[in-house]
Amino acid sequence: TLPSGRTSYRHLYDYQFEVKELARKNPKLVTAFTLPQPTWEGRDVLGLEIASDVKNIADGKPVNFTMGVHHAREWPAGEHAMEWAHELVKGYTGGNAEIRGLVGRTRNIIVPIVNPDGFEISREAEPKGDFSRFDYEMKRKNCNVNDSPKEFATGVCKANPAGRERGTDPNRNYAGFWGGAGASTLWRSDTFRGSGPFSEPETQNIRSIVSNRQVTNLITLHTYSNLVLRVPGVAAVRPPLDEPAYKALGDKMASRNGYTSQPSWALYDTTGSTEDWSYWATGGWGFTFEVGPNEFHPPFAEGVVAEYTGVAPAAGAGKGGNRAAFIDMLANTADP
Ligand code: 0X9
Ligand code: ZN
Repeated sequence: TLPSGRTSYRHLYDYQFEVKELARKNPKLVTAFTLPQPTWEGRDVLGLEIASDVKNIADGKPVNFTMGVHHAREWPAGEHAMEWAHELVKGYTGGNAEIRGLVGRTRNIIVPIVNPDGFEISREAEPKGDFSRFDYEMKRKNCNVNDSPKEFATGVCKANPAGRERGTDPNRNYAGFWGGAGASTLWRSDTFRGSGPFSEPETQNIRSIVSNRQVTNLITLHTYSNLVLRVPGVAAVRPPLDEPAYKALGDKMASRNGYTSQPSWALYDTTGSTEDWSYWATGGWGFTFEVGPNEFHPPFAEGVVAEYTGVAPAAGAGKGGNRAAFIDMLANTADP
């Protein structure tokens, strides 16, 4: 079972409620906050900070940052981030010695839904059932409709003229190698990079956390392929100098969740992805987890319960699941 006890996919309102509720019920441990930029459709993006002394934010503790749902249809990404928040709160307040020790030596920032506009459309879609990429349920990008031709620009994100999905891909909009291979200049492409680096509120929000806080390690959650990915995202870029240690942590986490650890260019080239910016901007390590074997949002028991706990028999669910992988990340982040 999951730390929250949930058995079905959350809606956007579940996330917004739970983030605030976790903070309200645990005022000494959890702070809820709103990121600086509202989305194109005016939604707030919410985050949580979990630390044993939340009032003293200038204490220099290392920061572990976990985020989900850059991509609208990748529902398990938000679930794994939210369950990790529950894990830390429940473990800390319930007296789990390992979690108490780790939480006491770190700050943990969690943004479960980076792209609430896209997620709302995907999660609340009336599925056509064909799972084609033109089905609203399979929306990927954000709701920036400004770059599509004016005859289509009704201001409605889910109006997908001629089956073309509008919006910018938030995972091609960061400044790291922006303008390079593996991203599109076309508004109708699945990998549209946007009009410039950080042109989108969603990426500006993540930039503000990474730039203003001391993010030592981050995990950005996606689905699917059972992968633990690290930089570089594009084959033309050399691996960083600390590649052996960076790889060792990826390999260790992959040994927990049963995924494959590899540099992300080995999947395919991308530029403008989250950690290709954050790593070279700050030196903090970043990983993309591609959760689950073969679907963007499989049945909850497989895509969330099995992949998180590692217990139920889903293909690719390792013995400790993502729970164990996240604990490794936190152990690596914590001061000794
Ligand atoms: O393409 C993406 O943004 C990620 N895959 S997804 O199916 N969730 O859209 C993968 C990004 C990892 N980076 C590289 N493959 N270079
Ligand atoms: Zn994704």
